[in-house]
Amino acid sequence: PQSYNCWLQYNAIDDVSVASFYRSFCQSFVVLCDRTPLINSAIDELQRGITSLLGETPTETGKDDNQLVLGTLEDVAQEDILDRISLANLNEEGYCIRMDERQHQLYVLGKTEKGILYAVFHLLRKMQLNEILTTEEVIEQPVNQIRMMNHWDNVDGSIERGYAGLSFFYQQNRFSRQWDRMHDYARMLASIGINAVTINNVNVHQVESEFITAAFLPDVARTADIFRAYNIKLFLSANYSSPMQLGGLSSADPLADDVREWWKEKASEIYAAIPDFGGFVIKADSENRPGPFTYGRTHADGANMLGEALAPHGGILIWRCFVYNCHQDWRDKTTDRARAAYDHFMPLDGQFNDNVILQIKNGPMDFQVREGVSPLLGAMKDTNQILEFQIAQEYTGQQKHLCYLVPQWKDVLNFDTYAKGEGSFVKDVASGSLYERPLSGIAAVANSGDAYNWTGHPLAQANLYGYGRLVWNPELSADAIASEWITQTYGNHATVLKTIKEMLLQSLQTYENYTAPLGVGWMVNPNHHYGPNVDGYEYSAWGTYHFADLHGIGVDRTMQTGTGYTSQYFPENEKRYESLEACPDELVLFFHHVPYTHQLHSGKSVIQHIYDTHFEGAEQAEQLREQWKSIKELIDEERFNDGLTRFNLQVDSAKEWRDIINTYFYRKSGIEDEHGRTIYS
Ligand code: BDP
Repeated sequence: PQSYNCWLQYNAIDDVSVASFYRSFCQSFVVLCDRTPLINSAIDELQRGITSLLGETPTETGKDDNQLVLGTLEDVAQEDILDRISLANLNEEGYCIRMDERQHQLYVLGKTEKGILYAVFHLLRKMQLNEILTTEEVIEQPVNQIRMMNHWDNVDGSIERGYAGLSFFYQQNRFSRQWDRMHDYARMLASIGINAVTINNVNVHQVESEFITAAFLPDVARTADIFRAYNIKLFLSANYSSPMQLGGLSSADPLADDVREWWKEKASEIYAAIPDFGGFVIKADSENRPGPFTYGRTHADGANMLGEALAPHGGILIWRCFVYNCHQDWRDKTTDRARAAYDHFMPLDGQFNDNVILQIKNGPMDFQVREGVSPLLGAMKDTNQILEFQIAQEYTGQQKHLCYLVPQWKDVLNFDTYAKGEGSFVKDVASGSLYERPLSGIAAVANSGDAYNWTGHPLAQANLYGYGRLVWNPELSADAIASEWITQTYGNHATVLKTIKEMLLQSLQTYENYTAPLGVGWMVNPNHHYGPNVDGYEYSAWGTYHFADLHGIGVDRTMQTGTGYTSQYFPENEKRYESLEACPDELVLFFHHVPYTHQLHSGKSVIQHIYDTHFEGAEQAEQLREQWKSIKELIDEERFNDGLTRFNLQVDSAKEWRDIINTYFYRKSGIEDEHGRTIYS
């Protein structure tokens, strides 16, 4: 089924000259390196792809003319092919694709075998895009070292914040053992360069705690085998209090000898089953999860204890910074959830072991459609950091609404932290280059499930694809990624490409328009977080407020009069956000509490901005549906209908947002819409 294959459709190449170009190389291939599971994956993919793209299956032969040559750089070291190029500096996942001078052979070379796999996917992508290779070589390597997917799957089969059906990893408290599906998933992730996964929820319940026991380790190991063949390392989310839950100890105190010993033994047991196990991801002292605070210890104590247990085996410990008080008194205006991660972790900079990484969400709150960039990113000079995104659209339409998130991620990556002066971008923090950290990268909450098209909304596949591609190379544009994805997924039709691309690129702004305005966030229904509820979280313990009253709205996070959150940024950003004049419109309510009549840089008042964007956003949602309908005849029925069902929901939901938000603020402010449109009163 087309929807299941996502961007790996491998439709027959219909351009005759492109097909004949590739045919000249693709009838046979030679493999110069040893056969390993990884190389076998690369060869399987090559054969599968070429068979389908060109209608002929390449055969494996000895060295010959007019063929593909697969190997590592070392394997071809003696050949003149390398004369003109210096690949010595490529990292171990890097690769090169080039023709020999007589254009008889196409070399598909990895720095190591890992690079060969990625080179094969690169070649197949080019073919799917109907692009021929020029005589210039392709030289590529991933910019980010750890490129991770975090699954929030529970062993009962549910997925926390999952919008694409149930888990394909588990059902009814055991592994589903759908190995074929996991294998297809691993292929898909490898095709976009993902090299690490966690397969269980960061909130580790009792049964998932047992993943690191004999009851589950064989299944975990089998899963690791599947991913390993695609250069993807398996990590687990672990329960901080496992020594008590599983080991019967009386505490999980990170400084207690028996606890430390327990984890060391546990690590040995895991590595006996999975020799290249990646390590743990830990959510501790966060949203009621256990952690070192119980014993009066710090996050560094907790993380380092686990890091030490993993270190002898080459494992990594990833500790999440999503730590804040979720039992806050909403009457207390001085406690600011946005401050929490920085307040907790900044003082610990330099105290974490070398194999420990802190995982930091892109924003200081929680994956809102718009919020500031976390000031912790780049602030810790002596600590490994991983940036965390959310591909699952928890707060951006839950895969019922179209919301292409790549532009948002790009904004974050291109944010200048000024940590080492101008030009200290978040992408340089993630790549580790800013402070030359040994470990770094990007992780994201997955949006996949057991839906037959993996993501529910057929266009939500673009976020999965886009995440991988962007993390491989943050310089790729949102537009270019969209084009790649559409062409590979829907074929080479110019109208389809143009229409879907316009839809994708407009969708984030559209979503922002009809939901919570100007960076204030959180006007959603509590718990499930779908749909509008302006005061849903206003008097709650979660630290998520907008403070709307009859005069104005917004969170005062300034140093002068507010929570002082702005002081967590480096001076350039601090000044920009602290000053109402300098603060960009789209974040004004994130940083300031202003009257409804406050004039934005756009020239509009805040209230008029709210009205205008909400009318506009609801209309734009309708346009998205019209655009989708306009390509009905050009795409297959199944994906068309899957999309249409969702666009219908989005249109209705956008209207609901428009009416509830506009009415609420009309009632609060009593200020009429300048254009006299209908606002319910
Ligand atoms: C929030 C989700 C919650 C997660 C939490 C986390 O609502 O389900 O457990 O993030 O990241 O966005 O730990």
